[in-house]
Amino acid sequence: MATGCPVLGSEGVFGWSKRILWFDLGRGEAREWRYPGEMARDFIGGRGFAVKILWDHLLPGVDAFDERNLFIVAVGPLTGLPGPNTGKLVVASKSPLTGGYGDGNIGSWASVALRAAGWDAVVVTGAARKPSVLVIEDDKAWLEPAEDLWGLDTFTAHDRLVERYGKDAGFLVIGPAGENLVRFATVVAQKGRSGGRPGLGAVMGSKRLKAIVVRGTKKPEVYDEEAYRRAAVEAIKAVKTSPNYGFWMRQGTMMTVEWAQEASVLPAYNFREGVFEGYEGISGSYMEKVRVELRSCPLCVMACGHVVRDDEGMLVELDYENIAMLGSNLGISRLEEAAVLNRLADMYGLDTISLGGTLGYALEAAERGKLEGVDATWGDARAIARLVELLVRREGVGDKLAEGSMRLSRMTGETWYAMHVKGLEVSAYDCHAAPGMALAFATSPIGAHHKDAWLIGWEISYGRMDYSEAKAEKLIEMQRFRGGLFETAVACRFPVVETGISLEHYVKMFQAATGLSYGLEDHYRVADRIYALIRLFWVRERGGWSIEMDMPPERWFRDPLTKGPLRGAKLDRDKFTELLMAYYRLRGWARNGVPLPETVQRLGLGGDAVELARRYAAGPA
Ligand code: PTT
Repeated sequence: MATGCPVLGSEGVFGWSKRILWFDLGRGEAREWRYPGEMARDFIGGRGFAVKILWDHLLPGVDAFDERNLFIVAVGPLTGLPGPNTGKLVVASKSPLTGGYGDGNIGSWASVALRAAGWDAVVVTGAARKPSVLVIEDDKAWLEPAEDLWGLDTFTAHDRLVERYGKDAGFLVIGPAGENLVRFATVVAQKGRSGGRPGLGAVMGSKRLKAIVVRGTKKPEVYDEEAYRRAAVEAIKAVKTSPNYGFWMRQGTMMTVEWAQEASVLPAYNFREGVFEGYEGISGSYMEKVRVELRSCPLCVMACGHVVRDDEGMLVELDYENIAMLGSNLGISRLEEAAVLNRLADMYGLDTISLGGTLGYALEAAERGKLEGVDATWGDARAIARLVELLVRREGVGDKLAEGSMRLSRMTGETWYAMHVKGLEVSAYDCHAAPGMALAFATSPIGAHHKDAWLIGWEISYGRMDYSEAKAEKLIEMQRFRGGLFETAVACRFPVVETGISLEHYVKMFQAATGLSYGLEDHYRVADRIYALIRLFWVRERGGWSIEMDMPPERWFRDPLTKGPLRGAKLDRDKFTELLMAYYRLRGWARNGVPLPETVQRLGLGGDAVELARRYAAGPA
């Protein structure tokens, strides 16, 4: 196979259609943007395209709910090609929850269809006058009325959309939470795939966009068909013959419940503890006994959608994060009860992690006499479900809960047990005794999400109370391939992180798909560029930066664990700050967390980025 850069501004482009669809909802107008080839070379796609577009085209300081905010759906060169788990897309926007860069990664037929329609991304701007559906069919895009769908939950809306547009289309839908501007509303696909934790469903809601429907008929062009086929077949074989594959297919991410309990990282009672007395009732082993179905994203070879019947007899797709945040974190020890909350989140279009974090905060604040109107307590699943209904409708105390835990804690005046970073609630790993994972949450580019670096497994074997630079190094390595390669190429990271297949499979697939001779180091450089630009986007939106923005929740420094083998453990603030400085140093960022101008220049970011870095970066860390 020849190598080189056939994509760069020339004919004979592979891996990209080099077209982005801009859709102005206010005018109902579609426009095609043939973006420059350097954008593909430097940012690849997915998250890379999203941040580049937001940086270049979003007016700084615009509110996330302002109609000028941009809602972006982006795929990458591997999306939709046959291969292990390539049915993914990235949704991104300025977040209404954090005020910074926000994105999420969703498995959906819409990803495959978007590639087949010949678009690398869709940028939605403006706001529709009435509830609408954006329909994209190959080269055409138009708005259709959706007043009859407004107010419907995502399951019902999905069924109506299938009736109207057919089974062969892909759908991205919001529920009442997005319509009512709940700040952690998500975008839902396939009745159980949910993404865009930092409130991307609410951005769609603010634009009166109920759904995006995509249908495409073209076959994405590949640079070297035979080499691609070989690389994809090898990768699939490696997944299916991996020693972890069998257990993964039995439990998927639900296997993590028992592991987390053993490792004392299972969040319990709003992250007061890392162990939960009722963990067996919500475990992967229990789930195996009651599972009724297994679902997956398109083009997936290691399905993770374990479906059970909840307490009300309804089907719901489970994941570890959902069950830990809506189970142990709220004191609930029956899977079927936690599953009801999980299903409500899917139907209303709410992020389960932020929902669990916000409800956990609310239960504790009510217990402390700081929040009125919370008629529920730990473990009372029915009463908690009623709170969810209030939250979605923004009624009574629900109006406060719909703002998320950061804003809620400012209302009560007690902020130290609000479990978030930058406004995004932490995912389900307690870090009283895990400074590396706390650093991963602290430096994740969207707020406290584990997606860019699940450091905790490695950290436990390395030495959990260790604060050495090795942890910052390992973290950056993970952020480079998880937050870089997989979020730009765009494909699911599970084949690599769960079955342990080599990243080289993806490097080969990428080379064969695009003709670009990128090795892992090239992908890492792209990842570093994207990380710097995302950080600069945050700095620009906030008019500066300080290390407080990169600190984990106060609780982990202040309240030691009182149960389990790690009783007494908590984080050390001075040592953690040193670890954060080591991270900044390794990234070439200043001691206040802003990329240094020379780093920005070295990464090839433009003059305005360098200028911003000059203005806000303090001295070296
Ligand atoms: C993701 C976050 C996660 S991460 C989970 S469980 W996970 C929660 N799932 C939710 C859900 O379900 N319903 C709901 N209403 N809210 C939910 N919020 C939470 O959202 C998901 C899988 C999973 S399951 C993970 S880890 C991996 N994530 C990937 C990623 O981020 N990038 C990538 N390239 N590949 C990934 N593969 C895996 O995909 P967000 P999904 Mg999700 C019911 O979107 O915003 O990134 O938040 O998208 O299609 O459901 O895939 O243990």
